[in-house]
Amino acid sequence: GADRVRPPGSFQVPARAEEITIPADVTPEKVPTHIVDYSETEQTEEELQDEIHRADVVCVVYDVSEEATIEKWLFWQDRDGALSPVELQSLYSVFPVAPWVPELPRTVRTEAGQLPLHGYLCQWTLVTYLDVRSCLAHLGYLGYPTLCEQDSQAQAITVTRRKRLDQEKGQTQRSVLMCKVLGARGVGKSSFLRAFLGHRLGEAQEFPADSPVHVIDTVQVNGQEKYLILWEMSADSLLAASPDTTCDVACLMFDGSDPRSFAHCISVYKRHYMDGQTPCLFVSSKADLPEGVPPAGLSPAEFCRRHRLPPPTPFSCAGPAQPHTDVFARLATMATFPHLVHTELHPTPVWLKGVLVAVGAAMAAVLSISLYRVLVKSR
Ligand SMILES: Nc1nc2c(ncn2[C@@H]2O[C@H](COP(=O)(O)OP(=O)(O)OP(=O)(O)O)[C@@H](O)[C@H]2O)c(=O)[nH]1
Ligand SMILES: [Mg+2]
Repeated sequence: GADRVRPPGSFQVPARAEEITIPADVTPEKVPTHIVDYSETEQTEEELQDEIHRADVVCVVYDVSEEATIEKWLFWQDRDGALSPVELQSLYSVFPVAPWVPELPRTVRTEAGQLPLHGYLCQWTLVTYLDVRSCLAHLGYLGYPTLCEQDSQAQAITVTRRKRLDQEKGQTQRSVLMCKVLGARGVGKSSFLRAFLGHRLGEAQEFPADSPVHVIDTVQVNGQEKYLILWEMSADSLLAASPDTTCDVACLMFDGSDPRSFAHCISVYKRHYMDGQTPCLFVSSKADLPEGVPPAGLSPAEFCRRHRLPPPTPFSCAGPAQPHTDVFARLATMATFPHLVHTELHPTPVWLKGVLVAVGAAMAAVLSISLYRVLVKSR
């Protein structure tokens, strides 16, 4: 317990209780239970660490009338708002197998090798989305039902309605959106994923071959925070018999300095997204390099126009500044409002508006003439 001024009328007890073992036959589970008390006034932080590592379960006692007594225990040992590798290790110690390693620093934003609360929440969201079974197991090991006074850890999971219903209603309650990033080999997909976590080209260590293909961060959509998952789909993975290309928004990437790579985008689009169910954004990567000359045929801009798609968005992760984040917010917005993509991104051209006004005027004229004739006849 915390070392505080004892209120009047309270009892004088030793700072630390004696270690005791509750015999097996008096516990409901028939397991002998060894109880060790820890006191801040008598023991060091190192001793606490040792005890926590030895323990199978930790019971935190705090004074409900004084919030400061719990704050210390809310997972931030040094209260700097971020988990260091050592603190993370201590968190992992309650799991039979450490979760999230070694890919964690490459799937979420980290700060100077530490995992801030934001990244921690992102990681939980990613695991929940991709592998809900593991997530439930992790919550179980952390004692979620007991700590949060819930019947089961399933209470921590929100299941949103079917996507088809979202599409019918034209809005989504989802706060986690999935974007698949597709493109020919070497167009810059992995660099795009790293840019989403704030890494410039060559800044982060190169992803090894077995690197995670997902990253997650939050973006603002109309003032609301949404989790956006970027999932890299290699050109090879698309060669599978039936690759899973379902997502909330597709990011089709080609190398702007080598427009031949656009042919791959066209084939992916025609094969998987031509039905118009999924909003698509074409991204022209390596915008810092001189633009390549498109081969004879449709230019990317022309292709997008013909298919009523937003024009290709240039993107670069090179250069001294942090990569522009607009494109990520744009992807999340398209995923949130799929039905608006065509109308919003393709405002009615002026000439068409003119035609519509002319047709409207002609219709009015025809109607009023008919009405005039009917009135004349009825006289
Ligand atoms: N100049 C420039 N080079 C880039 C940019 N983005 C990526 N590159 C380079 O392009 C090459 C391929 O980048 P990756 O991000 O690995 O491309 P990828 O699409 O993931 O490649 P695969 O996974 O092999 O299909 C690397 O050498 C990057 O350094 C950019 O914005 N500008
Ligand atoms: Mg890659």
